[in-house]
Amino acid sequence: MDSIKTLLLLIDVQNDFCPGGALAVNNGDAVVAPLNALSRAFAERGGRVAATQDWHCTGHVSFASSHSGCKVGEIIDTALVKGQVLWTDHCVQGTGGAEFHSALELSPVSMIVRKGFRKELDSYSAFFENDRKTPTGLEGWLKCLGIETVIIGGIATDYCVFFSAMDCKKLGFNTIIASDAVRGVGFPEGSIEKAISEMKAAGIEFYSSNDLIDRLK
Ligand code: VGL
Ligand code: ZN
Repeated sequence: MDSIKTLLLLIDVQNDFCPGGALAVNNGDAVVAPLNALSRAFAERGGRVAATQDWHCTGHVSFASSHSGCKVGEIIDTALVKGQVLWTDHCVQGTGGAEFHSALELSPVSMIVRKGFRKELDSYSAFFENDRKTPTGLEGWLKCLGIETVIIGGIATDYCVFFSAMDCKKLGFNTIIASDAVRGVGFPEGSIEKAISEMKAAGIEFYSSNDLIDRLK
């Protein structure tokens, strides 16, 4: 795997998705060590690393607290999105919860994509927001750089990792999940397993971070 034509994409490795955070994912912080190892391997070979940051304004449409009478976990249709899941308030711009995990190696990261920053529109994918048509601009950056393969890790397997990987594959990039560097929400029940089988069925590959480091040239 040619590191110049490969991007490492770190999805939402933020405090609110880690233990103690507002929307804590089981062992969310376990992604940090394998992602740091991958990042270092990329940096040593002149490869690119990008990161996404869930970046919501207060009163964001994805927060249950923004809809009177709605509870966390409810699924509603909004003006722009059919089937929006309502979450606890999380990753509010400028708060500690929205910061990257303090142990995440950020030096090799040359692009940070902030998503879900518009009040009325959520974004799980690093490429398109939840209306499934508003681009974040990441596709253009990758195409401009001649990137052919994208390695994805981070949080959450069943939401932002899943939507990012599926879009990535649809956009024509070879798409690989660093299997030991993802953790999921698991809501609704079975969603992690479902996401993994859908990704595999779409032709997305799964390799451990060590295998990926060994293959990187
Ligand atoms: C995410 C739920 C809400 C994620 C973001 O990063 O997977 N999940 N916002
Ligand atoms: Zn969010």
